[in-house]
Amino acid sequence: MSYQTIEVRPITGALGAEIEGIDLSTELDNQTFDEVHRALLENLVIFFRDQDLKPDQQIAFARRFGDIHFHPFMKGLDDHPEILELIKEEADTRTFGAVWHTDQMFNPKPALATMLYAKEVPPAGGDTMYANMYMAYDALSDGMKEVAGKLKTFNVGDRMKSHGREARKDRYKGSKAMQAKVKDPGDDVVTEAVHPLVRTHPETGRKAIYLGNHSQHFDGMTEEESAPLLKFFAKHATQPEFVCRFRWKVGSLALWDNRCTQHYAVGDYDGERRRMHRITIAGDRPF
Ligand SMILES: O=C(O)CCC(=O)C(=O)O
Ligand SMILES: [Fe+2]
Repeated sequence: MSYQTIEVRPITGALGAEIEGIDLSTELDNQTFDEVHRALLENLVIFFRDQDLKPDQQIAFARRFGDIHFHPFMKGLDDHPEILELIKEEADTRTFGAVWHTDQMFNPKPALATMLYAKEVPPAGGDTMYANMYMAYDALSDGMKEVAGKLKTFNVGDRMKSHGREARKDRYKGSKAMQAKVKDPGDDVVTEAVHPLVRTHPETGRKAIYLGNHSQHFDGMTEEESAPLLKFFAKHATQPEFVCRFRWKVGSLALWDNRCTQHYAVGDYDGERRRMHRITIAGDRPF
């Protein structure tokens, strides 16, 4: 099906498309919104250029996709708590999201989508990479699909193995601005979850590998038992043929579907500043 109201230009053979002919600061009519939504489902991550958005306008666009999700470990902006400001300053050595992952996988109902809007970008570097988890599933042998279909992952939001089990507060030592945003989620917020390794996308019906750095081990297995296969899936799922890479400019906005992708924030711009406005949209329980 073609598009009537927008132009959709894929940027790789795997995933990702730039959307043209749209001003996100205005209220989108239903046909335009439906086409943007379809472009997201078909391309997994979509990019918009040269957008001039106030926080309220970004929040209004995000709300078209569902309820806003609030990060349990990180505080949003004082006057717009829906928006988490990601800042890496010149002196910072740590990059938020510099591991392959899918957002909020430690939540029993992880984020459906994430919207990132560039306010300040380095002259070079600070790209974001995305990987197509439908392709990762489809490329498995029938035998491995059968094994994968039986596995569940155990996921945590803090003290991850990939970060030497450091608590968030310590983990963000290399980033003063982000460290200041760390909060305690409180006892009533669940930050550990078991999910199927192969999930069915609730809108497309397609199967995707569901994995990220929050995944510690397979449910019902030890870390040692899980490690070889977890490592295989992680490497398999992020091979170059399944990946795209987005070069940011000020005013660029990315929207990705966390149910069928992983992403990686490339931390190759020490000494430069980068500042992004991030909103996550609430999702359902994976099945
Ligand atoms: O800063 C980026 O490029 C992405 C960071 C990230 O992982 C996220 O916003 O979920
Ligand atoms: Fe992320």
